[in-house]
Amino acid sequence: MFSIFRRKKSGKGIESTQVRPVEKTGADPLEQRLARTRTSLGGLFSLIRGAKAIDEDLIEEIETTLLTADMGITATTRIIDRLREGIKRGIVTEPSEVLPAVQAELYDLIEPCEQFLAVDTEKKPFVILMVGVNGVGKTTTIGKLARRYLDEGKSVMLAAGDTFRAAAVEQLKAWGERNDVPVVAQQSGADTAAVIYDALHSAKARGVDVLIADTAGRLHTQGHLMQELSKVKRVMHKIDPEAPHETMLVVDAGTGQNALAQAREFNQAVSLSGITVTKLDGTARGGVLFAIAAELGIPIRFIGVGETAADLRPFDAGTFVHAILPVGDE
Ligand SMILES: Nc1nc2c(ncn2[C@@H]2O[C@H](COP(=O)(O)OP(=O)(O)O)[C@@H](O)[C@H]2O)c(=O)[nH]1
Ligand SMILES: [Mg+2]
Repeated sequence: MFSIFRRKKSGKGIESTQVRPVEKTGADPLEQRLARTRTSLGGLFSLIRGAKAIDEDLIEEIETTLLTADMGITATTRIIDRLREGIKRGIVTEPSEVLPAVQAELYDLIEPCEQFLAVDTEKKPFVILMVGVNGVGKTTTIGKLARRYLDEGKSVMLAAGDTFRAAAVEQLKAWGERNDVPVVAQQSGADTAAVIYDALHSAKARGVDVLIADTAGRLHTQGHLMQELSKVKRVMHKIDPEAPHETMLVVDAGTGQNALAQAREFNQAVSLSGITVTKLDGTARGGVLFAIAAELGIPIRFIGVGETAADLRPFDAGTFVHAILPVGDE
């Protein structure tokens, strides 16, 4: 929508179209939470300020900055190629036009991944299966999601499918008690698929709107654990052929290119329908969202920018791009 080329076609030129943020700046704007990633791209501003003309050195320095911000090779190459093309075609002629062009390309790249997770309350329950490696924020995200759906007036049930550690079951149960949300659990060591099967059965009987199932952290290299996820899906199908309605991978932005590798591998093993990227508040590696978008194109459902429920935000491409590269915001 905002690519430099499509803008040219509309005949309006670079300056005429802005990638507009949806979220208004308030007491706690997203920009503050994403300060570190913004800093990692901040060098672009001084590069441009210091540039008298668009030359090869400038383009290479932009490329390095994008790579350093964890955008990855695929995304960076695409942006740089398109920038070069724009220069060749005379669309980008002045240094001052470079950053709006980069911003437009960032937006163009990631906008297709802005696909809000619409919970269909006709499905009772709408089932969300959470997967990912250890410590990325799966259980925390479940709490935040549950809070969101409760606030929307939906009924929620949780399944303590991380039966690996007793503490994991306790963590979910404690959260359920505090928030008056039923949690289906068995003793640690129980079969994850059995726990989730029970939960789905019970959620269906009670007419619950949303069932969110936790699972133990696993590495894609642990073949038997990846197969366990397929089994979870198989047993769900016995009750509801459409469940899970969402298979959501949670990745920690701070792991950079590892998060991309996790997305790739989990997608191959269990076919993801969405991704939540957590801990964007504490890292300069937020560029990894573009790496995921460029390589996999999986919907980015939410971003985690802190530890409270309000810190789980639906992914909004315009707001995100502006928060990390505030061009045209003055
Ligand atoms: N700063 C920050 N911390 C987070 C975020 N999401 C999760 N965490 C923290 O990450 C840690 C691991 O989370 P947990 O949900 O237990 O991970 P799990 O092993 O995937 O279930 C906890 O200390 C969470 O508070 C986030 O968006 N920002
Ligand atoms: Mg957990």
